[in-house]
Order: sequence, then C-alpha cells, then structure tokens
Amino acid sequence: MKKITTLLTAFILFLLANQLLAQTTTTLSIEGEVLRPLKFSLQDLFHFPAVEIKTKDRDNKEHSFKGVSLAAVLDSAGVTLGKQLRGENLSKYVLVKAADGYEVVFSLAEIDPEFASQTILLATSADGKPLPAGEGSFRLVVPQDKKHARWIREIVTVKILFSKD
Ligand SMILES: Nc1nc2c(c(=O)[nH]1)N[C@H]1C(S)=C(S)[C@@H](COP(=O)(O)O)O[C@H]1N2
Ligand SMILES: [Mo]
Repeated sequence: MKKITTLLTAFILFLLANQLLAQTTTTLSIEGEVLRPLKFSLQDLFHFPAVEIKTKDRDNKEHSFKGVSLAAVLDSAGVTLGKQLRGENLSKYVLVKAADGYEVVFSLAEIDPEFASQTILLATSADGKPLPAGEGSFRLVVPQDKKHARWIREIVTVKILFSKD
C-alpha cells in the first residue's frame, strides 16, 4: 500500500512538473510584416500592462480573463498600428495559428485601439488560474464576437501579412 502511494505521488509530481515545463517553455512568435520578429514566453508577457476582461464564455457565465492586449504585443514588434495604420497598411491582416493547426484571421483595424472599441485580449489566465491544459499558454478572448470561433486556443504564431489582390 505504501509503495503504491509513493508511486502515485511520484506520478502526480511528474505530471505537475510536466505541465509547469510546458507552460514556461511555450513561446509565441510574431512574424511576417513586422519591424522586429519576436518570440515571447509567458514570462515575457508580464512586462506588458496587465489587462482584465470580464465577459461571458460559451457556457454563458461571466468569467474573468487576464492577459495583455494583442495590440500592445504587436506594437512592440513594430506592426503598423496607430498613426501608421492608414493607406496600404489598412490591407494588412493578422493570421493567428494554433498548435493543432487551427487558424483565424483579423484585420489590423479590428485590433488597433484607435479603430476598435473593444480590446482583443491575449489571455494567459482565466478566473485567476493559468489556462486549462489543452488551451495552451495563450488564447484570444474576443469579446465583440458573438460566436467564439476566433477565441483561438494554443496560439503559437501570429503572422502579419499583406493582402495583395
Ligand atoms: N486551437 C483551437 N482553438 C479553437 C478551436 C480549435 O479547434 N482549435 N475551436 C474554436 C471554436 S469553433 C470555439 S466555439 C471555441 C470554443 O472554446 P471553448 O471550448 O474554450 O469554449 O474555441 C475556438 N478556438
Ligand atoms: Mo465553435
């Protein structure tokens, strides 16, 4: 019995350590039409101003999501936001890619705080806890979307592209 308990404890510790490692080593790459391609760890994101958004999840219950604004992260990589978001830069779009191959698209104007009335959150925690396993280290919270299909989980890459007709 004692042996089983020890084995079980070791196994649980192993699982916890694994999850911790996964959370600290996952990185988010910002690439494409950017001045400075960047890679962020979860810890790096803590250098940005913390943002909290209270909004309903798919369960229709209010949740508190914490993270940083997607615009702030893109801005730090030198994406054409703010005063630079005019002329041909308005035809740029943002392709967000997840570990499972899921992809969603936003226009830069949807993300820019001077255009959009709501913040798109790059969330790192929900209800005071790190995102559940399977959601990855980062997910988007898009309060203005009535459908949650663009609340992409397990984000690994954010790529800025020029839409050329
Ligand atoms: N990586 C990834 N993110 C995803 C999806 C997916 O298949 N893969 N599905 C989307 C869809 S269609 C919905 S409705 C929401 C559901 O999120 P939830 O299960 O956390 O409520 O996640 C979105 N984010
Ligand atoms: Mo969905």
